[in-house]
Amino acid sequence: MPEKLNPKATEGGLNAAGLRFGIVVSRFNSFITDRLLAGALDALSRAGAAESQIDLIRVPGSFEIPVAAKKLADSRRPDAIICIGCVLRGETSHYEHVASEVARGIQLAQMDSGVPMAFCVLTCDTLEQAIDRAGLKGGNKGFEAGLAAIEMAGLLRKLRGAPSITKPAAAKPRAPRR
Ligand code: INI
Repeated sequence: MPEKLNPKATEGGLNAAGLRFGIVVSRFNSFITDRLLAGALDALSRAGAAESQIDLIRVPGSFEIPVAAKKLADSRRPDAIICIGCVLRGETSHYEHVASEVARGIQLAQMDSGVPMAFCVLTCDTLEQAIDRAGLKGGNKGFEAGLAAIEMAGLLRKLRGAPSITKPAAAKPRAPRR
């Protein structure tokens, strides 16, 4: 019988202490995005983040999220960014363009910058579907994105070989005096 393998996984934790976050939130459909933002902030706060660890950026619509997220990633180098928007289907194909470009743009921005970006852009057919995902039946996708951002921030610190925030480095023993 071959040996059953159980390799140790490297993963991020859910402790936000010492990490820096960016949040880019769209004002379009703010009835929804305000609630998603509240969910994301709740996740960060419960995980131990303080206001001083968060850069909040507001943009007009979801289409503008990727460029703002990329600039924020390059200039302030946060550990992770949470991108929040809400695209609702209308009578024309405008929705499809905004929805696909914001997803593509955020993926490009995170791959280009190396800063993980949590995708919290709802793409819904109806307002009811969006409300369900912004704090009602479907939970709050902002809260989920907040947790994903914390986990990815911790994971990337580990993968970069930066000292872990959960286990402070042991104090170096002093060389004996001669
Ligand atoms: N922006 C959204 O965030 N959600 C939408 O549903 C939406 N629709 O459907 O029009 C939307 N449009 C605006 C877009 O994001 C840009 O702000 C605008 O086109 C200016 O560049």
